[in-house]
Amino acid sequence: YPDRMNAATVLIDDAVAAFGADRPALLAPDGTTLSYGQLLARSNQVAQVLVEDFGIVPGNRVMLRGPNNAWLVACWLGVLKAGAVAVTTMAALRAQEITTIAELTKPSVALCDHRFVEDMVLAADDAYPVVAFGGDGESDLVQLAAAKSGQFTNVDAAADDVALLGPTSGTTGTPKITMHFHRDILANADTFARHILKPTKDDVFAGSPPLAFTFGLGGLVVFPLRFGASSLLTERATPVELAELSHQAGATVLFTAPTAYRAILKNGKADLLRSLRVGVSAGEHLPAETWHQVNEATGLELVNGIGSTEMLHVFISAAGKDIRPDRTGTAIPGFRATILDEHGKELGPNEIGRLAVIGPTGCRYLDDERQLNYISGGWNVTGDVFMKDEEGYFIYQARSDNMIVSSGYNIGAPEVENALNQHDEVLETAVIARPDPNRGSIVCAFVVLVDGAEQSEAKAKELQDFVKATIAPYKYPREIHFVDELPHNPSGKLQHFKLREALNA
Ligand code: 3SK
Repeated sequence: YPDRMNAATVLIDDAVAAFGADRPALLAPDGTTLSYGQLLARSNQVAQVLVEDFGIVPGNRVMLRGPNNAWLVACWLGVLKAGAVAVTTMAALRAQEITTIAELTKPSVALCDHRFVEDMVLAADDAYPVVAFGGDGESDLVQLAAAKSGQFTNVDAAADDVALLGPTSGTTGTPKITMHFHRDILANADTFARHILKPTKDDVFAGSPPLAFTFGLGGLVVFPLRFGASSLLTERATPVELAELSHQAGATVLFTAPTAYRAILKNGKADLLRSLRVGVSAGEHLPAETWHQVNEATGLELVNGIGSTEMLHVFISAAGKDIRPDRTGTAIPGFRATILDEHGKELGPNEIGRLAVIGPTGCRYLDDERQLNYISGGWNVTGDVFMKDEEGYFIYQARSDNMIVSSGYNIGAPEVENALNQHDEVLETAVIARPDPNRGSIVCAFVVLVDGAEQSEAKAKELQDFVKATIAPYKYPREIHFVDELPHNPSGKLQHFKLREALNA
């Protein structure tokens, strides 16, 4: 990339010049469309409001909050255009969580969907203005933007100026703030998207991840805009609704997690996925069984991927004939990946250790000593336990905190979860270690059953027998708790730590 580059210029101003102002950029479930030209004008207006009405100067932070919709995208682009730094926060967060992020990121202003403004105002406590959008107040951003010309000269940023502060809670409670440059934002589009998804301007992207999760920001905003494609933004949708809306909108590329693919299949809606060109599965481990079930039901060959908020997006994946359903994939062009032992030494093929990666993006936490844990000898060390085969394919084992040691056996919690998920009456499950005086730990499963299934001792026994018949019997869950729902963080990841806390309380 050139030394001076504003990612918003590439994603919207250059896209209008290259693909035409009339191309559909953002689609909504109600059938409304925002063209590339309209998105450019709207994001210019947001930039004008930020600079002219709120005195935003390059480097200021602007907090964003809302469900996936066109205004949120225009705000994100407007912030970058103004040379400011977008602090993306999940709509699902509560005031206390926003306060923590604000204390860390020090925003100068917050732009927030009017339906989520209450918590935002509480969190701001007058320390910075909160501007709502989508409501009907006079000071609503929509009104302020309407008074602007829509002409704006983007701030001439350095390619390595910070453009995005992405909070990550991962699977633990305390947020870390990842910093990403203007060039990083394009890097994932030019590696994962370009080489694996191979988008064209005729693609329609759709998916479930919030734009505040970089999985969603990449898959639903950056990748489509980079290739002149369209993106369907759904504010709140169950997996079945997502499949229905994507089908209606003619989506060709779907971004969601394995749990959603399983739910679509279990609800008998597989046909809705048949028109997809690509189904991306990430955010959670994709078991080979799920890959095969989706393939048998729809003909789709799911593109598996692993990424992290620290690396911004996916760095290991595979496409087409390179896909191996029981492996995540290989390092995508532009990235290198390896397996490290606990001392940071590289391990050989078929040895289990910590997944580490180097590429055009990388982990830079904002003022956080946990940076020392993520970087080792120049490698970005993710929290995932993997093995690499002789061909360079990476095989998922567990999150490092999800390995259960019971009577001397190493049992990957995801393997047990995967076995349970294959039972017809299991909707979702989370497996953790429960300390045990005799075995060190035992395998303990929290299970959500499909509607109408009985929660009984007999059902627990049936599930235990099912696991014993599916994987090595020593891995079966000795304890099963039926629950109505499982804790997820706002980006949809299971929060095993909350179950551990609940068990120990
Ligand atoms: O694999 C993930 O969890 C992830 C995280 C951030 C961005 C993209 C992905 C797939």
